Amino acid sequence: MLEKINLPIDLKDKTIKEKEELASDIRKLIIETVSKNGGHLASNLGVVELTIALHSVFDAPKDKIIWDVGHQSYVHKILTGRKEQFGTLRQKDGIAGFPKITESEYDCFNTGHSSTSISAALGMAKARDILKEDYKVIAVIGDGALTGGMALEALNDAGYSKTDLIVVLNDNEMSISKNIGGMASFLAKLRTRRAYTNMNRVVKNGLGKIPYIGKRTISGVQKIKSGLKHLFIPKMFFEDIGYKYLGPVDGHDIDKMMDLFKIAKTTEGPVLIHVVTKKGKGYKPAEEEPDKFHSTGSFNIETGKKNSSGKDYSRIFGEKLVELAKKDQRIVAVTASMKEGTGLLKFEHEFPDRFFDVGIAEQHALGFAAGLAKAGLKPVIPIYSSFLQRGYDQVIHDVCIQNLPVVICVDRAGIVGNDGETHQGIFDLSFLNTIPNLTIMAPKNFNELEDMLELAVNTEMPVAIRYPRGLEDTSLSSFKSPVEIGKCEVIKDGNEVAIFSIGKMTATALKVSSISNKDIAVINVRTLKPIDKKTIIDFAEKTKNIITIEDNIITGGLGETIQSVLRENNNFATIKCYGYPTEFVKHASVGEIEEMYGLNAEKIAKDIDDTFWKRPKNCEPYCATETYIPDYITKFKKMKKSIDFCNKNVISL
Ligand SMILES: Cc1ncc(C[n+]2csc(CCOP(=O)(O)OP(=O)(O)O)c2C)c(N)n1
Repeated sequence: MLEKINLPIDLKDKTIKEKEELASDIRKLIIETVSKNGGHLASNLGVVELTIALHSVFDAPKDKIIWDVGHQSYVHKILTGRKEQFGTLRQKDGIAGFPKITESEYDCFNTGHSSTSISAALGMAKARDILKEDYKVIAVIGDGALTGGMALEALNDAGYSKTDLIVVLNDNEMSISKNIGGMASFLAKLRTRRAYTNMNRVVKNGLGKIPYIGKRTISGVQKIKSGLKHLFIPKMFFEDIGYKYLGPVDGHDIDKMMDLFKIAKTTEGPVLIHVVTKKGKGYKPAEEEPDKFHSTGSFNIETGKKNSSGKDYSRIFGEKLVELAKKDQRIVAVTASMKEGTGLLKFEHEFPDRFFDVGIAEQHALGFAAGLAKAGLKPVIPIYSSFLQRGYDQVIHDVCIQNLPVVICVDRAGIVGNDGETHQGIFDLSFLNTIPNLTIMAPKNFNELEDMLELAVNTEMPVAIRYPRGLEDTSLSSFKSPVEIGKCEVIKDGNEVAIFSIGKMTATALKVSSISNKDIAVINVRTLKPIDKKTIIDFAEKTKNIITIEDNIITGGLGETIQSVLRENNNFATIKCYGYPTEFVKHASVGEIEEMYGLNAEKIAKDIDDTFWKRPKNCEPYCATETYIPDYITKFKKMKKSIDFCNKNVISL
């Protein structure tokens, strides 16, 4: 069937049976591709029929379908002209793992972070009405994403607005792991309503066929039924806040879903359709362990076994936290629905009473952690760097103004790779760097992460520790010295150039020093805030040439911090900063991205040997980042006067 379908229009004349055949073809394609490229498997397998039904009833791209989080948009991509490219999923220059407006007109809104779809849908619906246009707007949101504050804020606003818009609630009882919280319990009650409705039908169809007892039993059961109804059917929260509620409907029954979508299409005002799906549907290992196949690397289709690669930073963090928590009863852990990814499973198992999963709610998680800290506990809260962006104000307002001892562990910092722009963690050093009272640390390897965590939980103030996704670079294993807040670690001395690096980039710096033909010192910054000014100035005076390397944007990060230290101290060492430009970095592997942005050791070493030393004569000293150099060279050449001035004076660029 898949061969016959290129665009949603091709679905319109197909029978339900053909669509079911198509569902099976799509599942096969997704399993094959994700088993090679990695990606979000279980969520996509759960929405195959739902996506087919949506595209059968609605008319994309005229009608706008917004996928919350967007990790479940593979089926949508396959049905909207991208099945041929599907093999390139998440690869460099291939199709993205999330909806992208630049990739297809069928992707009407970029997503990647949770709980944004209803806000965007309401915005589009309002714009449509003001501009007197005619199309439908549909937000597809999971029960997990519905625990996010932004989704609840939007649900509240959209219900009250009376605007025509459709919310499809994809309820599979799972966030990444089992969904929790009051909303999850409420949805469970709504599902009971379906069980209750089904029971009614079973009673009629089944008991009715048994001679003698049939009819009398049915009427007896029906009497009980009306009594039960009031007991078991919960009050309709969605209806009370302004939605027409349809469902719950079996999310693997294309026919039934299409019926409800058709009703929704002609209904005025906000409509919420409750669709019940099974995460991982159609692939046994994913059905049995949907959490393990939520986001996966490559795996063996036959066995479901992953091609795993050993311990990573998250796991080291989790194990060390358990060790520390055994000694200190005040340590508690908080997660915003990311206990697997951040390495907290062991902690949850060992200390269920000291473990809190608050739903996909980073803002609440940080506010809650602040409360825990204020009342005497030591909360440790691991959050992926890009999701911490959600909680910026909470870090300032709830944690740091009160100087509370909350330890924020910024996981997946730097480039994460194939998940792309929405997930790259390249802004955290910059935005955290602005916050008073906050100490910011970054370990060069596993061992240093353990030491920093121990130091942080014993420091009565807010601390952020940022570390990357994946494995450590073992080249630094022999470099061990006690971690001190505000102190760099000199890995290697040198006389011609000093490289200041942070976190995992210290391994790159060491490699640069071994490839380059200059005599290079390597300094592991360790704490970005407070920064070790003395070591910076000492090396600037000694080498006169400073290089910084970070896996963050240079703006506001390590590079600019060291530049300002030099400026503040009237030091005129040459400085060149390696890091990411202030731009959104697309999906590709980490290695490919580092190569593209000139952040691998070979490129930096070559740059140092070839270019960095070719400074215009007569205009030393100067202080510039790479981007400024060509401009100033030209200007200096043109303006002799300026060169003379430069020779005599300090130019701070
Ligand atoms: C702000 C934010 N926090 C965390 C995540 C990581 N995340 C991706 S999908 C997901 C679970 C989503 O659950 P649900 O909406 O029910 O969709 P399902 O995968 O179950 O279909 C989480 C926590 C995210 N994308 N955005």
